[in-house]
Amino acid sequence: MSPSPFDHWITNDEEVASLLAQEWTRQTTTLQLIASENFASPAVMAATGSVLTNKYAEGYPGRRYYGGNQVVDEVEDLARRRLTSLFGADHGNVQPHSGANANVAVYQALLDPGDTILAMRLDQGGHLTHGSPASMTSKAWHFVSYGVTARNDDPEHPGEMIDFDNVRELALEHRPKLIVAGATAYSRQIHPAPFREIADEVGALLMFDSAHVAGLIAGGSHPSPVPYADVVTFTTHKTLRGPRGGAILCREEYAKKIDSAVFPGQQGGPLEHAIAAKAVAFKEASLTSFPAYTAQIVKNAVAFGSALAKEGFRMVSGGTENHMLLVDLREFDAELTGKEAQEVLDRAGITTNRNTIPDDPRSPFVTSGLRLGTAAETTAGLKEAEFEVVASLMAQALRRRSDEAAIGNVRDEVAELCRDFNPYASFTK
Ligand code: DSN
Repeated sequence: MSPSPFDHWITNDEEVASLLAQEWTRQTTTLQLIASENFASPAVMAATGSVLTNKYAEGYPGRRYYGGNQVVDEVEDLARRRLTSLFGADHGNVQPHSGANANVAVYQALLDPGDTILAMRLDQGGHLTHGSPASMTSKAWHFVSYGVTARNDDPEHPGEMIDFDNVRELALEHRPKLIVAGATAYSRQIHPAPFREIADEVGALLMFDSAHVAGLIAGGSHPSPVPYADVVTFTTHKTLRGPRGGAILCREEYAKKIDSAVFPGQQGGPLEHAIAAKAVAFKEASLTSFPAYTAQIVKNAVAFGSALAKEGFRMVSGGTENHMLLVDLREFDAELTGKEAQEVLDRAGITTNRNTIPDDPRSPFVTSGLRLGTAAETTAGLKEAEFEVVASLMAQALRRRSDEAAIGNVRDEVAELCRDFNPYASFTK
């Protein structure tokens, strides 16, 4: 275990320093394949750990409820300018503490309690805030849910894709005030145009939750929803590679309502240290190197999926067009659950998360699927050839999951790979 280069300043708290060192070791000696994670740059982390954490700034630039915000106003204005310029949007709000807060703020801004929202079901790939019974969103608004088409193993016509006939039928039947596009467990491009068409047909507003793919959009690897959607929400820490947090883009006509719903509607004082880090990330995503990074994320995911398929795993929808793979484990081993696979892979130094697959017969806690992502390890420099090796290591560990020596061997090979691909070396190249 070695200290991270970023926490040398923790000199008088051995317990926290030790935990940070342990986490640094975990992140840099094991593989990070969680689709919603990434390695933020040292500049992003420095801003997150900066003096701005000390400042209260309720309100917006030029309209604060506390004194001493001259610098903070410039920070937030800079973040907003960089955000709207990166995505070509009319208006940006950088205050949401998370993607969930951003989504709820949009519902609050544009709807009345009880209004109907049409969104993707969580167990078909949506998000908790898209109306899951476990989320307060389902108590405050009336959700109707769409899903994906049935499984189809014909590679020419893959199933398990967003069912636009179902979206349209439900929209015509229920006349939602808002349609939500976007997913957390869906490996295909989500085209905004068909959603816009359906929204226009029924007079609904369109929100695009681009949390997972915001970086792919910024890098030009996925179509931008900004020209189509009334509002776009996202998190800043996934493919966009910024600090943990949320953001909202909207058309000018909704700017005032969205801002009021975030503060004071949902939140109190904004996290200006996180906002400064968002500004850093928006600048990094505008650099000429970023499109090559996001293109590599997608190429890696495609190669990873093909290599896993050769090992006997089934990819939900037959493949990927983004940073993510949703793996149906049942073809590889009918007995293997997502829960057990996640635990075995953890022991082998490969960090993943279990995930339901469409029409999963198992519970969300057990699942038949595993969700994998390539954004973080692409930051570390892995390319197609290394992802093929990772697929083979995963298969070895899962095939021999009751053999601790075999899992130990995989873990050693993973550690060797991680020695060659330290994520924080890549930022200084
Ligand atoms: N929890 C996030 C994810 O892992 O996709 C979504 O908010």
